Amino acid sequence: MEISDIISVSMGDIVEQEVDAIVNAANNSLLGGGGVDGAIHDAAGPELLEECRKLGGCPTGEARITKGYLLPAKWVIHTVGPVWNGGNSMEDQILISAYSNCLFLAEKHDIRSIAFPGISIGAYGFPVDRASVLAVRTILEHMNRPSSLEEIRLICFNDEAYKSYSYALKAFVSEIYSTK
Ligand code: AR6
Repeated sequence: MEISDIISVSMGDIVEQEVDAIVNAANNSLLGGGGVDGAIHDAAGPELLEECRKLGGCPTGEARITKGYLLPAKWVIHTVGPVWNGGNSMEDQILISAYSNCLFLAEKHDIRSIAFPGISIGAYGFPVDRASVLAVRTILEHMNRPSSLEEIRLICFNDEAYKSYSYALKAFVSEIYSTK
Protein backbone atom coordinates (compact mmCIF):
# COMPACT_ATOMS: atom_id res chain seq x y z
CA MET A 1 0.00 0.00 0.00
CA GLU A 2 1.26 3.51 -0.83
CA ILE A 3 1.77 5.89 2.08
CA SER A 4 -0.63 8.39 0.47
CA ASP A 5 -3.39 5.74 0.73
CA ILE A 6 -2.75 5.32 4.45
CA ILE A 7 -2.60 8.89 5.75
CA SER A 8 -5.27 11.53 5.21
CA VAL A 9 -6.15 15.00 6.46
CA SER A 10 -9.77 16.05 6.79
CA MET A 11 -12.08 18.46 8.58
CA GLY A 12 -14.33 16.85 11.13
CA ASP A 13 -15.28 15.99 14.66
CA ILE A 14 -13.07 13.28 16.12
CA VAL A 15 -15.85 11.78 18.22
CA GLU A 16 -17.74 10.84 15.06
CA GLN A 17 -14.87 8.95 13.45
CA GLU A 18 -15.59 5.32 12.66
CA VAL A 19 -12.13 3.96 13.31
CA ASP A 20 -10.67 1.42 15.74
CA ALA A 21 -9.11 4.14 17.91
CA ILE A 22 -9.31 7.88 18.37
CA VAL A 23 -6.58 9.85 20.08
CA ASN A 24 -7.38 12.25 22.91
CA ALA A 25 -5.24 15.35 23.51
CA ALA A 26 -5.55 15.05 27.28
CA ASN A 27 -3.77 16.53 30.33
CA ASN A 28 -1.63 14.78 32.95
CA SER A 29 -4.60 13.95 35.17
CA LEU A 30 -6.51 12.09 32.40
CA LEU A 31 -9.63 13.26 34.20
CA GLY A 32 -11.08 15.34 31.36
CA GLY A 33 -10.89 18.98 30.38
CA GLY A 34 -11.98 21.31 27.59
CA GLY A 35 -11.41 21.13 23.83
CA VAL A 36 -11.18 17.73 22.22
CA ASP A 37 -10.77 16.08 25.65
CA GLY A 38 -14.13 17.46 26.82
CA ALA A 39 -15.82 16.45 23.57
CA ILE A 40 -14.50 12.87 23.83
CA HIS A 41 -15.59 12.46 27.46
CA ASP A 42 -19.03 13.91 26.67
CA ALA A 43 -19.54 11.55 23.76
CA ALA A 44 -18.08 8.44 25.40
CA GLY A 45 -20.11 8.80 28.60
CA PRO A 46 -19.18 8.56 32.31
CA GLU A 47 -17.64 5.10 32.09
CA LEU A 48 -14.68 6.60 30.27
CA LEU A 49 -13.89 8.82 33.25
CA GLU A 50 -14.27 5.85 35.59
CA GLU A 51 -11.68 3.88 33.64
CA CYS A 52 -9.39 6.93 33.40
CA ARG A 53 -9.45 7.37 37.19
CA LYS A 54 -7.87 3.93 37.54
CA LEU A 55 -4.94 4.85 35.30
CA GLY A 56 -3.41 7.32 37.76
CA GLY A 57 -2.60 9.98 35.17
CA CYS A 58 -0.15 10.07 32.28
CA PRO A 59 3.26 11.79 32.02
CA THR A 60 3.69 14.36 29.26
CA GLY A 61 4.65 12.72 25.95
CA GLU A 62 3.37 9.26 26.95
CA ALA A 63 0.10 7.51 26.05
CA ARG A 64 -2.52 5.32 27.74
CA ILE A 65 -5.39 3.31 26.27
CA THR A 66 -8.99 2.85 27.37
CA LYS A 67 -12.15 1.52 25.82
CA GLY A 68 -14.31 3.88 23.76
CA TYR A 69 -17.64 3.13 25.49
CA LEU A 70 -20.41 5.07 23.67
CA LEU A 71 -18.10 6.24 20.87
CA PRO A 72 -18.09 4.57 17.46
CA ALA A 73 -14.36 3.94 18.10
CA LYS A 74 -13.55 0.83 20.12
CA TRP A 75 -10.56 2.45 21.81
CA VAL A 76 -9.39 5.85 23.02
CA ILE A 77 -5.66 6.47 23.17
CA HIS A 78 -5.00 9.32 25.59
CA THR A 79 -1.81 11.28 25.20
CA VAL A 80 -0.49 14.48 26.75
CA GLY A 81 1.20 16.91 24.41
CA PRO A 82 3.60 19.65 25.46
CA VAL A 83 2.48 23.07 26.60
CA TRP A 84 4.15 25.58 24.24
CA ASN A 85 6.68 27.63 26.15
CA GLY A 86 8.59 29.39 23.36
CA GLY A 87 10.23 26.35 21.79
CA ASN A 88 13.27 25.78 24.02
CA SER A 89 11.65 23.45 26.53
CA MET A 90 11.82 20.23 24.50
CA GLU A 91 8.39 20.96 23.02
CA ASP A 92 9.26 19.46 19.61
CA GLN A 93 10.70 16.26 21.08
CA ILE A 94 7.74 15.85 23.42
CA LEU A 95 5.24 16.30 20.59
CA ILE A 96 7.11 13.70 18.53
CA SER A 97 7.04 11.30 21.51
CA ALA A 98 3.32 11.83 21.97
CA TYR A 99 2.59 10.82 18.35
CA SER A 100 5.08 7.92 18.42
CA ASN A 101 3.79 6.51 21.70
CA CYS A 102 0.22 6.58 20.37
CA LEU A 103 1.29 4.68 17.26
CA PHE A 104 3.23 2.04 19.25
CA LEU A 105 0.34 1.57 21.66
CA ALA A 106 -2.08 1.20 18.74
CA GLU A 107 0.11 -1.51 17.21
CA LYS A 108 0.32 -3.32 20.54
CA HIS A 109 -3.48 -3.64 20.39
CA ASP A 110 -3.50 -4.65 16.73
CA ILE A 111 -5.35 -1.48 15.80
CA ARG A 112 -5.82 -0.95 12.07
CA SER A 113 -7.34 2.52 11.89
CA ILE A 114 -6.70 5.56 14.05
CA ALA A 115 -7.73 9.23 14.06
CA PHE A 116 -5.59 11.97 15.60
CA PRO A 117 -6.59 15.52 16.54
CA GLY A 118 -4.02 18.34 16.35
CA ILE A 119 -2.28 17.52 19.62
CA SER A 120 -1.21 20.66 21.56
CA ILE A 121 -2.41 23.20 18.97
CA GLY A 122 -5.40 24.37 21.03
CA ALA A 123 -5.21 25.25 24.72
CA TYR A 124 -1.55 24.20 24.86
CA GLY A 125 -0.62 26.88 22.29
CA PHE A 126 1.82 24.98 20.05
CA PRO A 127 2.19 26.89 16.72
CA VAL A 128 0.06 25.06 14.18
CA ASP A 129 2.51 25.09 11.24
CA ARG A 130 5.30 23.69 13.35
CA ALA A 131 3.05 21.07 14.98
CA SER A 132 1.71 19.91 11.63
CA VAL A 133 5.19 19.31 10.19
CA LEU A 134 6.24 17.35 13.28
CA ALA A 135 3.03 15.31 13.31
CA VAL A 136 3.20 14.35 9.65
CA ARG A 137 6.93 13.64 9.71
CA THR A 138 6.66 11.45 12.82
CA ILE A 139 3.81 9.43 11.34
CA LEU A 140 5.52 8.99 7.96
CA GLU A 141 8.79 7.89 9.59
CA HIS A 142 6.95 5.49 11.85
CA MET A 143 5.15 3.92 8.88
CA ASN A 144 8.47 2.99 7.26
CA ARG A 145 8.32 -0.11 9.45
CA PRO A 146 5.84 -3.00 9.43
CA SER A 147 2.66 -1.95 11.22
CA SER A 148 -0.86 -3.13 12.03
CA LEU A 149 -2.04 0.33 10.95
CA GLU A 150 -3.72 0.63 7.56
CA GLU A 151 -5.44 3.97 8.00
CA ILE A 152 -4.34 7.11 9.84
CA ARG A 153 -6.62 10.15 9.80
CA LEU A 154 -5.57 13.62 10.90
CA ILE A 155 -8.82 15.32 11.90
CA CYS A 156 -8.86 19.11 11.83
CA PHE A 157 -11.42 21.25 13.60
CA ASN A 158 -10.78 24.58 11.86
CA ASP A 159 -9.56 25.94 8.52
CA GLU A 160 -6.17 27.00 9.81
CA ALA A 161 -5.39 23.51 11.06
CA TYR A 162 -6.78 21.91 7.90
CA LYS A 163 -4.60 24.07 5.64
CA SER A 164 -1.52 23.47 7.74
CA TYR A 165 -1.78 19.67 8.08
CA SER A 166 -2.78 19.27 4.41
CA TYR A 167 0.17 21.36 3.29
CA ALA A 168 2.60 19.39 5.48
CA LEU A 169 1.28 16.06 4.22
CA LYS A 170 1.44 17.15 0.57
CA ALA A 171 4.98 18.46 0.96
CA PHE A 172 6.33 15.32 2.65
CA VAL A 173 4.56 12.93 0.29
CA SER A 174 5.81 14.73 -2.82
CA GLU A 175 9.31 14.66 -1.36
CA ILE A 176 9.04 10.89 -0.84
CA TYR A 177 7.86 10.31 -4.41
CA SER A 178 10.49 12.60 -5.90
CA THR A 179 13.28 10.59 -4.25
CA LYS A 180 11.87 7.16 -5.22
N1 AR6 B 1 -12.65 17.01 17.07
C1 AR6 B 1 -11.45 17.30 16.53
N2 AR6 B 1 -10.65 18.31 16.94
C2 AR6 B 1 -11.10 19.05 17.97
C3 AR6 B 1 -12.34 18.83 18.60
C4 AR6 B 1 -13.14 17.76 18.12
N3 AR6 B 1 -14.32 17.46 18.64
N4 AR6 B 1 -12.49 19.76 19.58
C5 AR6 B 1 -11.39 20.55 19.56
N5 AR6 B 1 -10.56 20.12 18.58
P1 AR6 B 1 -7.18 21.17 22.55
P2 AR6 B 1 -4.40 20.74 23.42
C6 AR6 B 1 -9.26 20.68 18.16
O1 AR6 B 1 -7.21 22.47 23.26
O2 AR6 B 1 -3.94 21.99 22.75
C7 AR6 B 1 -7.85 20.17 27.24
O3 AR6 B 1 -8.54 20.93 28.18
C8 AR6 B 1 -8.95 22.09 18.57
O4 AR6 B 1 -9.61 23.02 17.70
O5 AR6 B 1 -8.35 20.27 22.68
O6 AR6 B 1 -3.56 19.50 23.31
C9 AR6 B 1 -7.05 19.04 27.88
O7 AR6 B 1 -7.67 18.52 29.04
C10 AR6 B 1 -7.44 22.11 18.39
O8 AR6 B 1 -7.13 22.34 17.00
O9 AR6 B 1 -5.87 20.28 23.02
C11 AR6 B 1 -5.74 19.70 28.19
O10 AR6 B 1 -5.79 20.38 29.42
C12 AR6 B 1 -7.01 20.69 18.76
O11 AR6 B 1 -8.22 19.92 18.77
C13 AR6 B 1 -5.56 20.70 27.07
O12 AR6 B 1 -6.88 21.01 26.62
C14 AR6 B 1 -6.36 20.56 20.12
O13 AR6 B 1 -6.90 21.50 21.02
C15 AR6 B 1 -4.80 20.10 25.90
O14 AR6 B 1 -4.55 21.10 24.96
